[in-house]
Amino acid sequence: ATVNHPVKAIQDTETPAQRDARMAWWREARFGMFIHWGLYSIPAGTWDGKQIPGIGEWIMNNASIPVADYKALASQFNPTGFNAHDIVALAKAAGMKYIVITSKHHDGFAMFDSKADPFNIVAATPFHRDPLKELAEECRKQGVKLGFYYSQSQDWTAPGGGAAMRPGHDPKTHHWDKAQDGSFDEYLHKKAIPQLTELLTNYKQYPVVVWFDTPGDAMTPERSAEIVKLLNKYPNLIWNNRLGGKYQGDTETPEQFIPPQGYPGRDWESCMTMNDTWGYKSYDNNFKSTETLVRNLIDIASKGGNYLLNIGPDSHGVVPPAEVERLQQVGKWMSVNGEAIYGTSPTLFGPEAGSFSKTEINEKTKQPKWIPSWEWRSTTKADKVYVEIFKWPGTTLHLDKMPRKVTGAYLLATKKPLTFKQNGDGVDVTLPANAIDPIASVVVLKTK
Ligand code: FHN
Repeated sequence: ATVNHPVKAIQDTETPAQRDARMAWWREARFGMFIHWGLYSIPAGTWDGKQIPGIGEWIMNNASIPVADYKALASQFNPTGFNAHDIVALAKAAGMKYIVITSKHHDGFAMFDSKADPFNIVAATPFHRDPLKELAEECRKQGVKLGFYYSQSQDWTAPGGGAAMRPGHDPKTHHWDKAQDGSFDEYLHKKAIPQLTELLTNYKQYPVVVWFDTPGDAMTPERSAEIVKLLNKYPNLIWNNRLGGKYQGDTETPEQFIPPQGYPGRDWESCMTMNDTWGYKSYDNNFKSTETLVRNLIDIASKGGNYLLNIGPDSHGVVPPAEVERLQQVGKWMSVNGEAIYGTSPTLFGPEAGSFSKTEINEKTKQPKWIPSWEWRSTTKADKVYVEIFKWPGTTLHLDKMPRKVTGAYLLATKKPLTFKQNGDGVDVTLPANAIDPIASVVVLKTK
């Protein structure tokens, strides 16, 4: 469907072949690291001695912290434990091909050197360093792509920027601070667009992704079009579907769930937390297991999507050990089995085959909650079908409706050949008695 945008975006004008070329690295990548990091890592979920419910990066809003008090956190922010080399190396070790970091979240604090607004990590903190610059340098050295998240539609500390609280926001639970009064357009022209310009010009070949958030009502077609004009200057850029103004962007962004059918015909990326917060909370230890993380990645790949998995560094810039440990374990699986993930196409057996993930609405949060129930998944390449087995079926793997002729079979981890029989449209593969890998063992079918 063609939408009559005030300014045409790249997606409106490019050919399908140009689009494929622009999206190629992203589709190949399948796995990226999200980083939510900012001043909110100082309170880390606690304000005035009280543990504040909700996600960590929302503490200013959830605890009704006055603008001046929140801004004062900057003078304490000195994350000398931040090490760009180690974070990029951690992403690589996990098998991740790209990183997307919060350059400015809803709190309005810029995690980069900004001349457009002084409330930033270089000008307003004793740290005086630009972590985005350090990450860009390391990403260039280590061959990882880098993208910037930018909250264009909400800025709780810039006058006018909080005027557009996201739909569903209840003013009764949020103390409105006079300092938040102002014009959204002024915020957009004096802060958001100048900062986006800085982000797009000051980091050499990066960012390759701009990740917008929560467009709400503020991002009208006209306002969004002003940002599109800027984005259009960077014809290789990939940007998500959260700009606003009916711009579709490049990618669907399901949050905290895996759409059971994927998004046929659209690029998509599930972003998820490892525990229950994006920004660091000192007492949130509800971490998913490595098994769940790996299986999520497989499930997403089997439906043609990418997995953007979040870490939340603390106020020293240190990545929580529970996150490091899990990413290293995921990386162990990926170093053996990555071939079944990178550059793959969706399953040939239909998104529901191998069963049984479903989405329900979580009564408390009203958010979709994804209920996994695992047996196996499958991913595809031109001459191969991968079957990632979660629940070992005994000595025979039976696949119904195999649309291709199988010419060989082996275990990816050991390259050990497996015997198989193709009868009619099904195929039976003889397996060893026990799983090779309790998380997921991969059977490769060579196909014609
Ligand atoms: O409100 C934000 C939230 O803090 C977080 O950044 C997520 C990540 O996708 N986006 C928004 C909620 O949709």
